[in-house]
Amino acid sequence: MDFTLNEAQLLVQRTARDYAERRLKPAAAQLDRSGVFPLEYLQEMAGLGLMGVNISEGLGGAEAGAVAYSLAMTEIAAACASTAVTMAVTNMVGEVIEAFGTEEQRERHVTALTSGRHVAGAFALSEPEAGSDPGGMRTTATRVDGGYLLEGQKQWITSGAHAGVFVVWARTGGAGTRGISCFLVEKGNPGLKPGRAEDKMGLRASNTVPLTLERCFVPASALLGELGGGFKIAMMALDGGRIGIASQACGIARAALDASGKYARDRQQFGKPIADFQAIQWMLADSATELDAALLLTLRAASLKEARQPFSREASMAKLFASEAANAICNRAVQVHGGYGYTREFAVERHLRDVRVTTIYEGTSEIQRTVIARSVLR
Ligand code: COS
Repeated sequence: MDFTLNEAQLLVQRTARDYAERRLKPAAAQLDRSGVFPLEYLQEMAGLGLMGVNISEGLGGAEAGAVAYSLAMTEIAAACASTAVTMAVTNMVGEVIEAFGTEEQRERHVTALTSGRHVAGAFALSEPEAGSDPGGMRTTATRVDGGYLLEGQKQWITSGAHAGVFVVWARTGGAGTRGISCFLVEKGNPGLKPGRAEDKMGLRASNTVPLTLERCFVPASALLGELGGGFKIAMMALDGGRIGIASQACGIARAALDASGKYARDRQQFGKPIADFQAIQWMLADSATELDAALLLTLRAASLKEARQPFSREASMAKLFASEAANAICNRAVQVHGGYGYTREFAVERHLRDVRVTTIYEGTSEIQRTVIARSVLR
């Protein structure tokens, strides 16, 4: 099996790593403390092609593929997980519009996302009463003269206060998953009202808001894909999104492991560095092994996606394993740091808070197991 990266993948990885080290890593602790949305960084990243890594060049993307995207996401997440999730959702929104949009929708929105004219994209699927079960959503889209009126509530919308375009799911008729359609709603629509930002445990510089859709009119041309075809669009987008979150988890875990190795060599107890103790070495060994396994599962899912082969099950496996492993790795990193790891002085405290949500969003670990088990039993 050949694990060698090609030139384009190496270039994207290097570009993301250099940017992350130079700009994001020095800013990450302050972004976490202030909770300020990383606007200037996101625009710089758009300039580097990081807002459309797997989007065609014709639409302003880097056209570097799903593997390069995963590599870039890992690098950005290792420096600032808040910026990484904003990048992840923006790339996912760009990809879904490129895949299902009309020529006009692509030209209007994908180029705005890849260029940074839209500072971010937003993905509005979940609702207060429909998280793991999006098929149970209640938001409606009613046909009116010239378009649709959207009414309802969305929840946990990443970048919802800043996004230039929102992919919004709503019921257009009929019960169940076949009665759901997908719409593009633009920032500034008077019927689209972002609520108060959530006060989160981690990813504090990312923006997460509820959305109210109140007599939110969109023209008929805002329908994305086929009428009644929205649920499948969501599932396909989430398959790709899960590779992004797996990659993000790997990045956070790598940062925590790197910090642990450095701390273990520096920190002296009983007259020698704690790295000399087998108890610490075994923690580092377990973390390094789990991180490699997570990366391999993630890159396998990405390479299947890139080869246009089925990858839903593999994306769920990568997301399940990487997010759970990354939580264990960040937890161990705090343990290696002892009392200091429990303070804001050391980055591992932030990594542990940031990584926690990776087993929850874009499908909980329990949902990933459901997807995997269904595929095993099919
Ligand atoms: N790709 C393409 N189509 C898919 C698909 C996928 N990955 N997964 C399901 N579908 C299709 C099915 O084939 C089915 O099509 P038909 O109507 O033609 O039969 C349809 O979608 C409904 O599928 P299913 O019956 O499996 O839907 P369920 O309501 O049982 O839901 C799960 C399946 C649990 C997998 C889904 O609800 C899910 O992923 N939940 C988690 C949502 C999530 O990740 N939320 C996080 C927040 S979003 S940021």
